[in-house]
Amino acid sequence: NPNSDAASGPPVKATAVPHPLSSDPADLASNINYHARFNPHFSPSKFDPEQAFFSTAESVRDRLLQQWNDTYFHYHATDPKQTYYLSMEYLQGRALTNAIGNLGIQDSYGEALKKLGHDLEVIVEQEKDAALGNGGLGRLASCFLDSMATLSLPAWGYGLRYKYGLFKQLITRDGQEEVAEDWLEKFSPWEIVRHDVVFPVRFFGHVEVNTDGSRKWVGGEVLQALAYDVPIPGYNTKNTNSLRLWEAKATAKDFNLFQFNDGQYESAGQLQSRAEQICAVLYPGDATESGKLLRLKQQFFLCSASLQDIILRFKDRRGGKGPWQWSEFPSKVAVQLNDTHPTLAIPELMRLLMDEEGLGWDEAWAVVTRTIAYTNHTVLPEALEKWSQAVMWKLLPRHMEIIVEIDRRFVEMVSSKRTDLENKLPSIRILDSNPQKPVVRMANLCVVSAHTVNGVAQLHSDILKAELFSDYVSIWPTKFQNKTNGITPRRWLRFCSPELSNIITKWLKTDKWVTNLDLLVGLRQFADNAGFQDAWEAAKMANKRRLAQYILQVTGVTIDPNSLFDIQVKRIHEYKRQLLNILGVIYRYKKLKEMSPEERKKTTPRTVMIGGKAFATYTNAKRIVKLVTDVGDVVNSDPEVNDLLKVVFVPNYNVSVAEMLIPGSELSQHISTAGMEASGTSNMKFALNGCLIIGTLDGANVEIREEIGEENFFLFGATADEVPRLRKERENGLFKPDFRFEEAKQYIRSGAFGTYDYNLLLDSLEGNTGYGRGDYFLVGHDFPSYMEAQERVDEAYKDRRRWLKMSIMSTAGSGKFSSDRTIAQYAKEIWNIGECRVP
Ligand code: B1H
Repeated sequence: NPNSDAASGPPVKATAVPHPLSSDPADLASNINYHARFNPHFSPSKFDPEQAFFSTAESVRDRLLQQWNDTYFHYHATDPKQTYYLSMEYLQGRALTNAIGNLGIQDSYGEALKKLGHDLEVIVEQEKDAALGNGGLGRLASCFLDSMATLSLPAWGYGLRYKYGLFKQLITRDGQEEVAEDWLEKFSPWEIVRHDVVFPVRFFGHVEVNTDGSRKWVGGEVLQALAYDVPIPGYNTKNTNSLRLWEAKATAKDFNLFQFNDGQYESAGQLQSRAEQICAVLYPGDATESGKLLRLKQQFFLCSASLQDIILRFKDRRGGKGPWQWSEFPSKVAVQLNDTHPTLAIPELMRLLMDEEGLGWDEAWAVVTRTIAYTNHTVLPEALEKWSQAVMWKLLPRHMEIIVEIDRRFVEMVSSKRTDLENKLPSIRILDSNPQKPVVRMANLCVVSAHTVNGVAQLHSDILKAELFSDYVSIWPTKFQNKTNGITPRRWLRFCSPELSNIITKWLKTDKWVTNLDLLVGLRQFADNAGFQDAWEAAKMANKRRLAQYILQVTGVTIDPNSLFDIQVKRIHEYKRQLLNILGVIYRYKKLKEMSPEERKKTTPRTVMIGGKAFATYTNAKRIVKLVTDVGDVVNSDPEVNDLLKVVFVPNYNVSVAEMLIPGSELSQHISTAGMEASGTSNMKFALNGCLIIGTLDGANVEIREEIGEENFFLFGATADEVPRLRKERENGLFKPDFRFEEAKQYIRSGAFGTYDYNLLLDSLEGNTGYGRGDYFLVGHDFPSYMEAQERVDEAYKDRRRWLKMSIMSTAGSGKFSSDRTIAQYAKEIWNIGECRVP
C-alpha cells in the first residue's frame, strides 16, 4: 500500500545525522556553498543573488526537514487529537526570513552570507511571494499556521497547489492590468513532493445501488491528487507542522498511446490536460462568487483528497488494521472549514464513512457533526456560495443524494419539533427550490452540519446571530461562537520591523512579547517618556525612509519622509470605500489650491498611499484604481501643493509589499461601511506597528479601539445599526448631501483629473443608478464626519509628543490581536486539542 503509515509522513527517521545540523556561520556558509555547487537547477559557475537565495533556502530546508520529521514521528507516536484546517487559500508570502527567524538562526545566516559576499537583506528579496490567496481570508490561514506551530499544536493545513496564484497587478495609463504570476517558474525550495502520497478523486459518473441497498459512486473520470508538503516552523519550538497542498494529475494509464500514435494528440492527453486545469489558477475573487464549474471541481478536489488522507492517518495511527472504532474519530480529528469554500467536506466525509467504510446514516452523521466546524467570514450576500443543483447532480451525484437527505432530515426535524419555524423553512433549509434556479446554499449546509459556527470579530459574530443565522440560533443556541481574528507578531512586527522590535525588547527588558503579545502593555508606562519617544520616532523614521526609497523605485514619485504617511491597502471594493478616501484627498487638494501661501504653511503635509487589487471584472473597483492614479498624476506634478500633498497608487499590493508599507505607516484607513467588513486584519497589523487608525465602528476596529483607548483612534461614520435606516432614507430621496461632498464630486466632473469618464463611477454615489440602491455604501452620509476626523488627524500630528504617545499606545494595546490568542481559543473552545510539544 503506497499510502501506508510511514508514507503519510516522512519516509525514514533521520537517525543517520550524528549531530544536530550545525548553525555555526562557517558551517552554514559551506552548506550554502554545497547547495550552490550541486543544485541541479543552476550552473555552478555563478553565484548571483538569485542563486544565493536558492542555495540559502535549500540549506535552511535541510534544517527544517529534520524538525519536520521529528514532529511527524512525535505526533504519530503520541496520537493526540489533531486539527486539519481546510482552506482554498493560503497567502504565505515569502518564507526565508520567517523560517530563519522562527528557527532563531537569522544572525548566523546573515554572517554566513557575508562570508560568501552577499547581504541577507538583498538575498531575501529574491524570493517570489507564494500568493495562493486573495486577501484577508487567505492571509489569516497563513497566520494561523504560524501560530499553530508556535503553540506546538498538532494542526495541519490542507490546500491546493495552484500553478498561478493571485495575478500580478500592472498599472498602466488605463488603470489596472492583470498578468499571470508564475511563482513556481524556477521552482519552490520549500515544498517536498510526496510521490508516495496519492489519492484518487472522482468527478461525474453515477450511483450504483447494491443488492444490500448500499450505494456506490462509480464511473465518470478519476484524477489523482498528489501531495506537496510545505514545512511550517514554529517560533522557539521544534514543532514544525505541515501545509499539504494537492496537485491534480492523471496517470500514465489515462494517456491514450493508441490515439497519440494515430496523430490524435489532443484527445490522447485529454485527462492530462483536464487535470492540469484543476490547479492551474487561484480563483481571483474576494467576496464575489462566480458559478464556474471549475471552481466547484477545485473545491471538491481539496475536500476529497484531504479527507481520504485524514482517514488513512486515523487508521495508521491505530495500527493500520481494522476494525475501526469510528465513534472515536471525532476525539482524534477536528476539521475546520475556512468559510464555505470547503463545504463539500461534509457530504464527502458522509460518503466515505457510509459507502467506503460501511457505516449507517446515523453513525456517519454523528461522526461528521462532531468533527466539522465552520468559520463564516462575510455577510455580503453576493459572497454566500450557492451552487446550482443541476451542476451538482452532474458533477457529484452521490454527494447531491446525501445533501438532499441532510436537507430532508432537517426539514422533518423543524416540522415536527419547531412548528414555530415552519414558515422560515424556505430560507433556512439547505435546498433552495426556487423553480427559476434551484441551488444548494452552502452556508446553510455548514450551519446545519457543523458542531460550531464562528464569526471573526465580536461585531460580526453578533450580526451573524442577530441576522443571517438568527433562526438557527433559536434551534441550536450554543452552536455559535466568536473568534476574533489575529495576526502573527513574528512576521508582522518582529521580522518586518527589526528597528521597532529592538526598542521594544530593550525597554521591556525581554523579548518574550514575541510569543506573549500581551506583554506589550508594559510599554504604556513609557508612553510619556521623552527618551523612549525619541527612540520610537527614530525607528519609525528609519522605516519611513526605507518606504520612501521603495515608493520612488516602483512609482518614480519622490515622497517626503517628514510628511504624514497615510496608507489604505486592501482589496479594492466599494464596501471598503477607497472612494471615500480619494474624494477626501480631492477635497483637500482643492482647498490647498484655494489657500493663500500663509494659510498653506499651517497645514499638515501628507503623503496618501493607496494600494490593492481589483477583481478583474469588477468595473467600479477598476475605475477607483484609475481615479487614484489620475489624481496622483495631477497632484504630484502641481508645484503649488507639492510639499504638502502627494498621492501614490502602490502597485501590486501583496504580502511582501505590506511588510514594507506597514512598518513605515503613521495613519491607516479602515473605513468600510459599518456592518460590512467582517473583521479586517490589516487594521491589527498597522496598530501593532504604532500606526494610528482612522476608521468606522466596523469589524475588529471596534475591539481595537476598545483595547488601545478611544482617545487614540480617529472615529467617524454611521454605526451598523443605523445603516438600514440611512439606506432607506437615501432611497426615499430624503438625504441632503453635504456641500463639501458635492464640491469634491463636481471637481472630478469638471475634468480636473483628465478626460476619463468618471460619470458611471460617480453615479454609484447618487440616488439614481437604476439599481435602486444609490450610494448603498453611504459614502455621502459619512463624508462630513470623515473630513472632520481627518481634521483631528492633522491637528494631532502637529503635536509631535502627543502623536508619539498615541502611536506607542497603539502598539501597547495590540496584544489581544496576536493570532496566538485566536488559535489558543480555537484549540480550547472549538477543537478540544492540546499542546503536543516535540521534546
Ligand atoms: C473575507 C472572503 C472571501 N470574507 C469569497 N470573505 C472569496 C469570499 O474567492 N472567493 O470567492 C474569497 C474571499 N474574504 C475576509 O476575511 C473578510 O472580508 C475580512 O473582513 C476578514 O478579516 C477576512 C478574514 O476573516
